[in-house]
Amino acid sequence: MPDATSPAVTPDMPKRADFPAGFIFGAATAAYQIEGHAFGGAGPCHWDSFAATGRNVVGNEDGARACEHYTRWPEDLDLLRDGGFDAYRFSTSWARVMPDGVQVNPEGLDFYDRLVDGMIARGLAPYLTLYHWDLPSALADRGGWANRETAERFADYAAAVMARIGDRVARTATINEPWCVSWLSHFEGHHAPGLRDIRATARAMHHIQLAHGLALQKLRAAGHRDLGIVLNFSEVLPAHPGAGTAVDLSDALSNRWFIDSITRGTYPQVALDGLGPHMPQDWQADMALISAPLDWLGVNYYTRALVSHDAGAPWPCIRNHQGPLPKTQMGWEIYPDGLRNLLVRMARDYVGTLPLVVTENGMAWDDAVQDGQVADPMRQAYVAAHLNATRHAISEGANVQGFFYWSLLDNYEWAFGYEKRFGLVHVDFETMQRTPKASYHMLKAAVS
Ligand code: GCO
Repeated sequence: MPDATSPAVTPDMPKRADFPAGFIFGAATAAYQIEGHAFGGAGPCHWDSFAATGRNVVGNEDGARACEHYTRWPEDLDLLRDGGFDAYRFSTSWARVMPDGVQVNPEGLDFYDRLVDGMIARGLAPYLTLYHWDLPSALADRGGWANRETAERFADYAAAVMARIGDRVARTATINEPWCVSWLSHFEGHHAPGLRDIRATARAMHHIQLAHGLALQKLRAAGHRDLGIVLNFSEVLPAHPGAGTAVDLSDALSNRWFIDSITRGTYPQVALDGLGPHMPQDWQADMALISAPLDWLGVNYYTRALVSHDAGAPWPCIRNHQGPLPKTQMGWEIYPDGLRNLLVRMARDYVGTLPLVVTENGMAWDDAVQDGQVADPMRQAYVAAHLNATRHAISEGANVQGFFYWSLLDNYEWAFGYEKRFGLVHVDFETMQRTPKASYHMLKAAVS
């Protein structure tokens, strides 16, 4: 059996010295996935009801208990400090801070205040995400992201959080993965609110971008700095020669819709060909706000997409294919070149020298504790390969300033419940015991 604590398992693992001075190594989590939504007076959010609806989530599991981070956070922050990390990417829960979506729950803000102080005390730079999907049910009842009002309420919430902790956070992202918030949740129905409705999709795809723009405007007016957004990208490739228009349309719907609007104030025409008739009135008037300058861009990357045109299917006529590469527990192909290519593409085509941060990258595996240790050589190799891909992107001119592994802890993997383990640290969901995996020890040896 490999020695699970040995840092030498993966020979090509880069070291801190292989990155530019000041490069930030971190790990990421999100509120609903770890905190335990039942604690501390949080209001119901749309993931609670999505999970309570049969067949949406494996085992009907929800985030009520999750990793009990709400009470165990000092131990979790110790793990980050002891692992030699520079920063921690976390999110604040809208439904915890504003249980009805509007009125502040002081207990919620107090929690994040303590958490941020806990990071500072341990020498960890706080990287805040304001929306990682826990929409208060009271706003979901009024149409959620299909309703423009939700974007306006989000800006109020963002301002309330930043008024309390904005003085101590290093960088702030408004929204995490608007593609998941809109397309995955309203067109494909895989995430809350689980809709399959093109009108709701078009509205959500615009209103989530608008929420970013309105929050940015409000936070800038209040004097906050280091503001950005986190987008998820996948490199879209043809499944076979002659895959037709599917590559361009899939790239437009999953990548360009979001980065084009944020940096250029436009939506790709091929996407509008389908969504245009369902867009909210006068959406064009919002584009200047949506494309206001950013201070940094977060890039989440996991895998590539292989697609072809499916003439027999309804719009968007895209068929996804299984690829030949080794896969993670999610069934996602391991393709580190995609990260390098995307970072280079962002710098070359979109943001120039604006700071880029890899805000999520990681893999799930069916990890188990044996003799108090967790051997995860697949993850060690994955991390090494993606850190090397990041180095290559930097050498090709991308101004990448940090890398956050997803995730610090095994946690609530949305529609997959607690079955998919992404953590550097194993969590026993009965006892809540945390056990650092070999990949944690490897990263620690590399960055300490
Ligand atoms: C994401 C998600 C995470 C997921 C991770 C793995 O931002 O996509 O924020 O919440 O757990 O991506 O699927």
